[in-house]
Amino acid sequence: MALNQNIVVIVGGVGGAKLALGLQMILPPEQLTVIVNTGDDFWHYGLRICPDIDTVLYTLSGRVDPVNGWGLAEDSRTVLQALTAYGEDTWFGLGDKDLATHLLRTQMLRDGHSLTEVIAHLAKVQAIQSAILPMTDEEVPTIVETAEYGELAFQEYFVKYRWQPTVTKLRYQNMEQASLNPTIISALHNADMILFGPSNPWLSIEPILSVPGLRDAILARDVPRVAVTPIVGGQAIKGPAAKLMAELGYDEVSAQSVAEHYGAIINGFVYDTSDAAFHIAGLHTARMDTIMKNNTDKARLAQQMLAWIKEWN
Ligand code: FO1
Repeated sequence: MALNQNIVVIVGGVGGAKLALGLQMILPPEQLTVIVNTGDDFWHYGLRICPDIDTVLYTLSGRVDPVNGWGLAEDSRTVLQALTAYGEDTWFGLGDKDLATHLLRTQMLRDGHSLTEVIAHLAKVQAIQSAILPMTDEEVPTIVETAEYGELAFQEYFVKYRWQPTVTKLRYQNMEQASLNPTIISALHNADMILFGPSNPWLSIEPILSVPGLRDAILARDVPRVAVTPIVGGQAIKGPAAKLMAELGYDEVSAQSVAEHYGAIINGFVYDTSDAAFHIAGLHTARMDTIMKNNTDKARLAQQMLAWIKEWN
């Protein structure tokens, strides 16, 4: 087992956080770095909310709501109910304890700390020992162009409209001005392998790869660069990945199409045992049980991936 290897895993929200937890369960904490999408971050009632980051923090600290996969377990909604009583359309489900995270983050940002510093603090106070890195410190909101409503902010598309509008285009606002954090550069430089979680390749991974310099920093590393499919049997494990692929013009909604989309950024791809085998020239592929229902599944998938990567590395 590759226990003396530095591993960077690149993730969005729920699915990626599960793989990160599996890796955390089998690795010494200093060997794991998680780079997280911030394209779905937004301002809401004056608070800075970072859903994917918080999903990773809550998952790795064992505090995540096991039903939703986001938010905190056993949280209440008193504040949200009070806002509803004021006549507000409370479409974004903020829990009371979850609000403490947003309050502290917003205050620290206002005090002049970078998002990277704030997340390091939030990880530390939740006893997470691995490095959790936002993809950039700048605000780079994902904008979803839809057939029905025109441009929507990401959380409007995802939560308010439950990802039902037809997506015509995605763009990552302000991205050309985003800077690559030195901690990310050094994590990638020191990585013995780079993994991509079973996150949405367009909504979660693409924003990360769009941070200027980040894609090239990954491509520069001659190490295993392995993605896990978010598509099993033509369906998304969770969320809009399959629907989005069809809307973006993919003829076939399949794991193979995802592997082809990743192209040269990966040299290895893991897809599900329930899918038929396929071959892409120059790409190492493996079929594994990719569905992570419980912690045993998460550790097993992480372990299997590392063992398989070691075989061809
Ligand atoms: N997802 C929902 O589907 N509905 C919600 O009301 C909701 C609230 C929410 C609050 C805090 C948080 O950290 C995440 C939350 N999410 C909610 C999940 C999140 O918006 C999405 O899963 C991600 O942005 C997509 O990766």
